[in-house]
Amino acid sequence: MLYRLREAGFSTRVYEAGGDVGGVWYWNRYPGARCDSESIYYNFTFSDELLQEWTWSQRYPEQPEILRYLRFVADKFKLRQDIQFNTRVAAAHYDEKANRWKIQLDDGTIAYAKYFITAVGCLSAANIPKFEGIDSFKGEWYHTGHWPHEKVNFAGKRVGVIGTGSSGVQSIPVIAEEAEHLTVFQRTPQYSSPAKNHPYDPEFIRKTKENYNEIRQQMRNSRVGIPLMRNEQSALDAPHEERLQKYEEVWNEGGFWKLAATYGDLTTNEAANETLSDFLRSKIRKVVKDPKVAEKLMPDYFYFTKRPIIDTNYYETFNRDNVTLVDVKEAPIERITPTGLKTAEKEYELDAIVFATGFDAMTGPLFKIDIRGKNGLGLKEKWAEGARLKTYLGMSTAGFPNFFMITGPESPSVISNMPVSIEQHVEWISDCIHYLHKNNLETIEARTEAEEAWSKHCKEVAEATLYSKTDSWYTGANIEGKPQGFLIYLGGVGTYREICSEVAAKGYEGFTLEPSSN
Ligand code: NA7
Repeated sequence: MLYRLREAGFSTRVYEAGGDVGGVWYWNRYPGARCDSESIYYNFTFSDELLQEWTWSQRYPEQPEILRYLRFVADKFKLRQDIQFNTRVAAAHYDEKANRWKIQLDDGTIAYAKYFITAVGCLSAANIPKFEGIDSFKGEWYHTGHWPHEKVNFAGKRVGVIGTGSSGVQSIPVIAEEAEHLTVFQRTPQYSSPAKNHPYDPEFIRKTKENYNEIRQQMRNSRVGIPLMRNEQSALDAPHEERLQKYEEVWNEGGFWKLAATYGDLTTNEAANETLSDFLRSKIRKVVKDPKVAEKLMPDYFYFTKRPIIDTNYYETFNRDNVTLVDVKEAPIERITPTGLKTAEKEYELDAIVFATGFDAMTGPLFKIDIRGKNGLGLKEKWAEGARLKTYLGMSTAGFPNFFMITGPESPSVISNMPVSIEQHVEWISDCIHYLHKNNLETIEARTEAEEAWSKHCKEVAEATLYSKTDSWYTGANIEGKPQGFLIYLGGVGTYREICSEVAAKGYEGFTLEPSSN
């Protein structure tokens, strides 16, 4: 966003809470943290030069490599000179008279801007459940999303990991290798398929770089932001043996996006989904030696309806002598004690606790800033329970002129390959600001009826799928007291791009555009 606005001649300032660029890749430094979109697609594509200059080492790189990439981008485009690091935005209030956003920084400094754009990420507000006694714990504790920059040493320690989402599943096998003993506290078992990570072959990289133009087009017009042909056939129309063979082939290739594309109705038809969910459960049974442990690891919801996970040796880790699995749905965590953790059943002695307990997704990062639009209306109040969250295209919301959200709620965001969705928003927003200036317009604001229609559409699309049948961070269910509702647009990246482009082509249909009132 900074690069594009600066290139277009706008004076642009970025405020960043972290000490450097990287966002989630700056903060999520836990053992085993890596990307689960293939790196050749987990790129910015706005610069051909950048695509040619950077070379990924492997299919699913670890966090340090991704952070190196983002630093490379910042260096190449001299971004740091316009970024103020170690600065949190505390508040952003719209002053209607002046048509300016008053942006208050945590050091008390105030900045004024005509446009206010949030790029705060979807999974950046860490969720540490309010466990009683947490302050009494005498050992070390960490949240995966706020990992220290120095190496954490677990050797010779009894470690507890709470949570088995993507962060837990990635870190558990690595921590198990180092710790004296690892206890995994699992509330909901997850489906995870093998990453089958591998170093990239130079010839593969050469071909990829040669074809990036085509790949970029495919990514942008695809369903999830990576080039992938979806088989539109129903899983139920395929003979049992043929279906199993197909699942086996795709499972062996690794990753989860391709699994989602094996048949056309896996996310919409319960029976179709069950065929794949069953297949994945059978894999757990095969790997985990103790049938009782295997049973505890068995998910019972529809695959995909919680964020799918890929792993390296996750289920295998439960065959280790130094790893114990504790089901905290059966016996919930009652409290953290000075020396460990107590469930309804038993007390566990621990030297370190890792909270892999996820994030207050989508709205959490936005609500950490006191954002107020016209008449002092707070975003948090506007989207409070009952009123239901409403956005127009996931980028804007009525009552908040000249405010844009990159990968905001009700955009494809986290159910897509993020860089593709980020770039689409960046292009759309910068084109929009350019349009306003070219046409001597001062403000753009989503119309109430346009956001009503968009939110209704998002809800209908979600309700036509199985996603809305499972409690997850997609629905806000992981955070106590959070208003419930599906937070992501499921219509697909390509379709969404077309809708947004059409809105722009029709002179920003659904928005009110105002000339200067001064
Ligand atoms: P997730 O996917 O939200 O996982 C959080 C995990 O923590 C999940 O297993 C939760 O169980 C568990 N959790 C949360 N609160 C509790 C309490 N109170 N007690 C026990 N267990 C709890 O977050 P991740 O960081 O793993 O992944 C986030 C995304 O980052 C990931 O999908 C990628 O996009 C990158 P639950 O399932 O809610 O029962």
